[in-house]
Amino acid sequence: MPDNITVLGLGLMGSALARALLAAGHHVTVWNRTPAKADPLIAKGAARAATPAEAVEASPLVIVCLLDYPSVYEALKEVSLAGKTVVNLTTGRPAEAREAASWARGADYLDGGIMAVPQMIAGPGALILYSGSKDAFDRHEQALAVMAEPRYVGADPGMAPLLDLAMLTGMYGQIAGFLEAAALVTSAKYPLTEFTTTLLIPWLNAMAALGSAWAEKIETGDHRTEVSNLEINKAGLENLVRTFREQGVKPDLLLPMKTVIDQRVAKGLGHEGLSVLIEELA
Ligand code: FVH
Repeated sequence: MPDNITVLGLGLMGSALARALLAAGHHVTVWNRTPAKADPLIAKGAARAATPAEAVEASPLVIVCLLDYPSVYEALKEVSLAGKTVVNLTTGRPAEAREAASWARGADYLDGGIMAVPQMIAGPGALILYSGSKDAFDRHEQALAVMAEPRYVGADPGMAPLLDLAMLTGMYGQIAGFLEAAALVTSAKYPLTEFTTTLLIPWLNAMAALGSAWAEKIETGDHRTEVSNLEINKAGLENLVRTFREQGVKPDLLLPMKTVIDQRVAKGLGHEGLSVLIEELA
């Protein structure tokens, strides 16, 4: 059964979300600050709203995908949200999501973290994390599923952005490791694509498979290791950093890890495994 759904914000992501909802047969009303960006969606059957107020008025479910939270407030500052479900998929900090949930006067509020790029929307692998009103999630889960796999992660509106940022943190760590490895390999004139596909990716996949065991160590506080303790890793990183310098490559993205290991070992606590470094981050 088609729903009436409004999409506010037709940048790359908002347009992809609106296209997915239209393709699933929903009645979609769209608004964008720069009206011309709505044209391709109007051609596909969306209804154009002239103002954010008109767009919100059109549907019980309002999906917001703007640049940042200040732009959300700017767009909606004089709009009545009472009785609506507002699903805010704008990227922000957990504190911003909590503030927006209290600000959304009389609306049922869900915050979201989009774990996909626009091209992935409505396709395999696209995931959107939601937190906030469970009632709103349950009521609209089917419609939300059209854009990406919907995953509810808790009543605290800040939880979806926090998990989104945690996933991005994992990604940045992986990219940092890749860039350092690539610089080292390139400095030795070894073909990078061959290194990446035949050596690095299989190695990283094998390492990623240990992720759950790492989480268990952190949750239980049992950081004993039969693999390599911090003393060994300290020596390993010294070796790495020296090699980088001998090859004329800066190890800048690796150095923070070395600093934290050195700090722990200096306290006489080098006998446990790498997972214990979580205690240096608290
Ligand atoms: N694109 C991506 O890969 C990422 C994936 C993860 C989630 N992000 C977040 O999604 C939000 C929107 O991102 P986007 O890719 O659609 O971004 P843009 O194409 O730059 O579109 C920005 C839209 O925001 C409108 N806008 C900006 N400022 C205002 C304002 N003050 N008042 C009203 N609207 C505003 C802008 O309008 P216009 O410039 O076309 O008039 C666009 O509709 C974002 O949080 C990502 O972090 C995407």
